[in-house]
Amino acid sequence: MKWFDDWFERSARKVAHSTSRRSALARVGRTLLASSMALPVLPFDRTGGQAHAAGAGAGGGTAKKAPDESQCDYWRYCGIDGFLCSCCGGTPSSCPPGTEPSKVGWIGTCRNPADGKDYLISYNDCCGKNSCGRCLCNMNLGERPAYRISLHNDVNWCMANDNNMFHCTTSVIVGLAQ
Ligand code: ABN
Repeated sequence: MKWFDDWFERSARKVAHSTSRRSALARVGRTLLASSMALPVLPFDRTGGQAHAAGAGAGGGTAKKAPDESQCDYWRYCGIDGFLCSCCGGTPSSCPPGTEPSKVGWIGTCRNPADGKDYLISYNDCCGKNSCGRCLCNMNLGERPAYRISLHNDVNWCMANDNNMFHCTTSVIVGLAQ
């Protein structure tokens, strides 16, 4: 490879003698500019950045925050009185392991802000273990005194189960309210 080294050195020296550094840099710059204009500009996805910006509170984005089902202000809980099963090893609509849904319950009507519609919600206590003690919510929208027993929420609805111990409360969507 010695011949290649010699040839390369000779060529480099010739270029160095015949060209100033400034004009060489100018030529490189022109070449780069010309190739950037000639190459097609490929599209690329910027939506991730927009969602990130909206999430960070920059405003104007379309990304929505997922509702927090462990907070009392989650829409389904508008008529609840009890410990949220989603804080006790269950979900908003299912009992934690080792408990079972109450055979009776009470009914509320809550508006889903996502679609502006009203839904019937069946509030059933989960029975068979002692009180969960986490995320107590007492929301009471549409709640009625005990003479309207199915709309009254301040009751241990495990009363009809074999095991009457109250653990937590679920909020099951029954359907659209007419
Ligand atoms: N329905 C929830 C509940 C259980 C026990 C006592 C009051 C309210």
